[in-house]
Amino acid sequence: MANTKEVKVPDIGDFKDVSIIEVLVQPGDSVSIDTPLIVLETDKATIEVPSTEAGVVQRLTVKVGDRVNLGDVIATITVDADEGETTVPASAPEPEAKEAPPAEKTAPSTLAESQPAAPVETLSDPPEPATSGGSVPPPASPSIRKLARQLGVDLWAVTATGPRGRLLREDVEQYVRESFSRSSSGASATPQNGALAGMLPWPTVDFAKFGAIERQPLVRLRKISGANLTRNWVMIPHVTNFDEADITELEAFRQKVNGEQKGDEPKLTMLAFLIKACVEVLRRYPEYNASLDGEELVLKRYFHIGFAADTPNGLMVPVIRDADQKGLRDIARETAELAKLARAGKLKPEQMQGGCFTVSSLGGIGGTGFTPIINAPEVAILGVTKAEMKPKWDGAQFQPRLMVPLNLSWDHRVVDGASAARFLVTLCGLLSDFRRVCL
Ligand code: CAO
Repeated sequence: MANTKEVKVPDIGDFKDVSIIEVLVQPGDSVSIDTPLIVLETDKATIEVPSTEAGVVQRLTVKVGDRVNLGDVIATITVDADEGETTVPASAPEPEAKEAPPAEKTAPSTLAESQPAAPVETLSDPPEPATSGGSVPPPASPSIRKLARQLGVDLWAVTATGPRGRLLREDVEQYVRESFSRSSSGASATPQNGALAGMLPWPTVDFAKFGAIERQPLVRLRKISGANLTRNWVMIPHVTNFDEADITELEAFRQKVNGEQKGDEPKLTMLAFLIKACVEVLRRYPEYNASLDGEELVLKRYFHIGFAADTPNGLMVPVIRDADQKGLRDIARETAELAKLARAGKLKPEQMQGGCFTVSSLGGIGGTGFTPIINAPEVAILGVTKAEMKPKWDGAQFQPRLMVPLNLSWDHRVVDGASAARFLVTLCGLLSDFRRVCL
């Protein structure tokens, strides 16, 4: 005979009004004891609340965004009378180390933002083996579900080998490995949201067979930026447009003003001019001063410009806030100060947050061009390389002109090649006659 039981929020420690960030089941789903029902988020951890009953979810009494406390009812479960005895007391679930929040909150920002997870498997301890119930995937911790989501892996398709049918990180990794080898051997790989289809596994090479080697662990910053750059590279359909701006007059002006420099006035840098000119172009092309958010484009009415700074530990992107409201000297002073802080590893999180667009200048080093990776969730990034004197035809003869190469990488989900070409033409126009920035 069927019987209805309530599942309540267990004791999760000294927390009140804890937010529900995920509801993992719906009415009609079959659940086992220990099947996760909801995920709670405190400011320190995400906590999965498992079912204390085995049966069918009859009603959910909470939704995402609700705040709950100890003893609040989450769901009612219809259990078989014979199964009623299997109820387990609601023991406190173990919190999972919270993944570092996106840089908007606290994380240091490199060319991209959130940090990789530090997964901790959490298992509560029910007495009964869980059966993989009907329409719910096998139980898995939030970090494993997130990993699966990021890799485009369907949890239903993965064989769980953990205790009580729980999915382990290894299970997801094994599934991905098998998908790879299926696709590389020509067998039909199941495309998982297209994320991994056709990709070969990373080659494993015994380098020591070929000569002496030394292994160095990657520093933390590089690991974080590597993970984020990979995500940005894989998830954003990048295209890069190239152009070159005639900065003959601008450089002459910069040299002149710097020659007249007094006291502790900061040197006017090419980077400051570039940032100022970019703000003006962003004003004219607002879709570049934006971020994609689901099916919406968030247009920003502020102009915070990031710039790539090369540091001994890797790349960092400090942000000049409200660059539209600052003069060239202020921008030059601020970029110098922020670059210094970045190199000393002393940038504060808030000095790397809120960027709308990034300028990555290798001009002081060299090169004729590169294809920078977009700093998600921005729409575009400007790469700048070394200005060079070039013969330019003026209609009658060749003239020596100082030309700076500009490389604009942009997100093809948001903008198109024609607008990117116009963006660069506008930028070149402003740099070749900087007075136009004031118009
Ligand atoms: N063409 C020719 N010369 C240039 C130039 C350009 N585009 N940009 C700068 N220079 C010259 C300047 O003239 C300057 O000489 P002066 O002393 O005569 O003014 C010299 O290079 C140094 O320039 P700067 O003081 O403006 O500093 P910078 O160009 O080095 O810019 C910063 C500062 C923070 C952007 C830079 O130090 C840096 O870290 N760049 C690396 C960014 C990076 O790594 N990008 C790659 C990201 S993708 O991995």
